[in-house]
Amino acid sequence: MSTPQTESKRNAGYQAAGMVEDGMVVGLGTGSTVFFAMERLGERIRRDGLSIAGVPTSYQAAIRAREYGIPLTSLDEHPEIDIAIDGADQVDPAGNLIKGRGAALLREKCVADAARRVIIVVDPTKMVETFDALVPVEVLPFASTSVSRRLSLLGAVPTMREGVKKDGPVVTDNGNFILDCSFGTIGSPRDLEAKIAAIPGALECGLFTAYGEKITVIVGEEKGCRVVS
Ligand code: ABF
Repeated sequence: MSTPQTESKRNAGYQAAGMVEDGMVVGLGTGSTVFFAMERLGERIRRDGLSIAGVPTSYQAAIRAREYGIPLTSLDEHPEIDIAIDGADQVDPAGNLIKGRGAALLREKCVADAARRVIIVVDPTKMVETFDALVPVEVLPFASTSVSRRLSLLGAVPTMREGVKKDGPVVTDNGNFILDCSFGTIGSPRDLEAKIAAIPGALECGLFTAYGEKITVIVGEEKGCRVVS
């Protein structure tokens, strides 16, 4: 069923897909908004003969891309990516992001880092003045308890992410666990990202604060969309 939020996501995704040019290597994020971008890229490939290669950020993204007929490649083959399209959980006015609800944050950050340009596609509910969402942290299973303790010392309330049946931890595509961390309001996301990065066994967190200069945020609306940065 189509809702105003679905339409917003579709409009953002389609707009992003329109920014992709022939011959580009495209980072393919994970999440429902990016999947709309993939849908439109698939149409452009079929209808207009657009030639691209996608670097998927998760098995889920790879499966969707194949369904839409997007040829895939890897970060190994293309360590430089022309444009990455990805979603987010929250976006602040400086273009900082919280990501990771889809448990693909580690590969998403690798792809964002490798990309010359990053297009973030969101609906308006994701735009905030100050971050207050859960910060997902991908952790080495061996160190999950010690990492959890260190995160608590930083002021977090960490919770191991479990599947819908609550029958065990979610395992990422990289074989790791996710700790969802409530920090309340986050005053300095850049400092917090650096502190989390310094914890051995914390492999990556969902704060993306280093890419503001190359990020363009597309906020889908029920009718149309606006480009924020
Ligand atoms: C991925 O999917 C994540 O980093 C982000 O958490 C989520 C956004 O999903 P959706 O577009 O479905 O809201 O991009």
